[in-house]
Amino acid sequence: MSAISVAQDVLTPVLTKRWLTSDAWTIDTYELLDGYRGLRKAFTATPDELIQLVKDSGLRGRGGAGFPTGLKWSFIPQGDGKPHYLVVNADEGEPGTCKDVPLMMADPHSLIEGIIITCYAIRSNFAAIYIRGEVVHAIRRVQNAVREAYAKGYLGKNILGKGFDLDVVVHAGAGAYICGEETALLDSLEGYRGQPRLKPPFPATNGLYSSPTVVNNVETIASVPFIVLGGADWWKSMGTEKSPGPKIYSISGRVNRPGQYECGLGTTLRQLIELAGGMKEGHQLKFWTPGGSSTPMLTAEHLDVPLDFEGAAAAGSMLGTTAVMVFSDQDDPVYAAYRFTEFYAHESCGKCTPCREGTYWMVRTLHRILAGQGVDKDVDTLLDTSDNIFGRSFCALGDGAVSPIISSIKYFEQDYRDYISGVKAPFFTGAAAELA
Ligand code: L3W
Ligand code: SF4
Repeated sequence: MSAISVAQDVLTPVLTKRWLTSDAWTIDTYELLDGYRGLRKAFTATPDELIQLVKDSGLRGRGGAGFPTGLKWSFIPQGDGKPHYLVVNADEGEPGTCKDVPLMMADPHSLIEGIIITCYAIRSNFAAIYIRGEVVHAIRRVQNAVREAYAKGYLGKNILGKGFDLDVVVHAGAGAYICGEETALLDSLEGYRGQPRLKPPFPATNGLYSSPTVVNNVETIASVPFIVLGGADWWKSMGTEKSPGPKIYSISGRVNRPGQYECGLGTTLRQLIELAGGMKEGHQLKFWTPGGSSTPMLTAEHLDVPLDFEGAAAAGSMLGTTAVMVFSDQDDPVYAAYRFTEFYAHESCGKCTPCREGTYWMVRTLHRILAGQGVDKDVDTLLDTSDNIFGRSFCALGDGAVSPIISSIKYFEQDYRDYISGVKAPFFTGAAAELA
């Protein structure tokens, strides 16, 4: 596991408070450290009171879009006679993102406790945790925690004598990025090929097996026991007015101590770099992503942008998954855009033409530029292709795929021009310059 650090000076640790305690992932240690106290308290409230509490806390989804969690829960129709489901999106696949897997490794019971409270609130008796297939260690860790929770009566029939039943299943995905998109995830969970469904209808009314389903990210659900214990006002005392609460930022790249840093939402890159031990010696910040490769790159001009949903958007980007990737003057924005685009072309599910064909052609155009074979109009071709993908694709993967290209051209067009004019030596030479 990568380094875990908590921004003690910015915030008293919340979600990460148990991460450095050895064996915090076992149920016995978890119980000694406040574990399942939130659940006991939640059971003294009604489901509707819990939904109201989460609404009042202002908790917003931690998977990228920031949708208000309590509002999403309130969309679940009541008295409809259909089963309700909770599906936890643990398919963490966004490049640069590394927060949900560390959370599941260090503190899996906080997720399970959050699941039980959420299911009680939305009146669901079945939850599935859909975990990215490659992270076998996390799958085993969560499976073990689920077994422990059953053995201690936190899962199964008549939980804590409350008359509430809940079964939880851990499901391993097969490693497709698109299965992090909530409706593709649901198709995959049902045994179909994972491809996005048309929205609306949203999963809240037509989700798993066409029944009302809440789909929430790991970090979102793990926040719930803390909100129940601490209350809405305490939660809102952290972060910003419109983006309240703590957040796990994952920082990678040219910093001295990459890892996870828990801070209040609205923390700036300047503060995060400081917490991560500063830039590596000899490296000057050149560009960075606030929330994974799907969020437009920013530059050194944006060091003081508050990294909350509003601040990132006002700077022309998105908060995304708070996966901060830091690149320096020794990194090439054109090559970074190429590598990200290769990823999207590989992960495009193929359902719609703009994304399937567009990402393929953008990889070829970028490769040609990097091989010193570009022509002047390639930059316009890239922008034109991006324009034909953005807002015209079936799901958010298409929009995300053009972010690295549009933003790198916006800030670093000269780097593209230098490859094309020959001022810059080709990145790909010899056999590497040939496209397969
Ligand atoms: C009921 C309505 N429900 C919206 C629900 C909707 C979903 C949530 C947000 O994409 C973004 C994407 C990635 N009635 C509703 C409603 N909902 N209106 O609210 O919906 P949406 O469509 O805004 O976003 P999304 O499809 O969930 C998420 C970006 O996050 N991202 C993240 C990527 C990767 C990961 C990861 O690896 N963990 O998350 C990074 O930027 O591109 O834009 O639940 O059903 N009227
Ligand atoms: Fe599939 Fe890409 Fe279309 Fe999404 S945008 S449906 S990933 S082809």
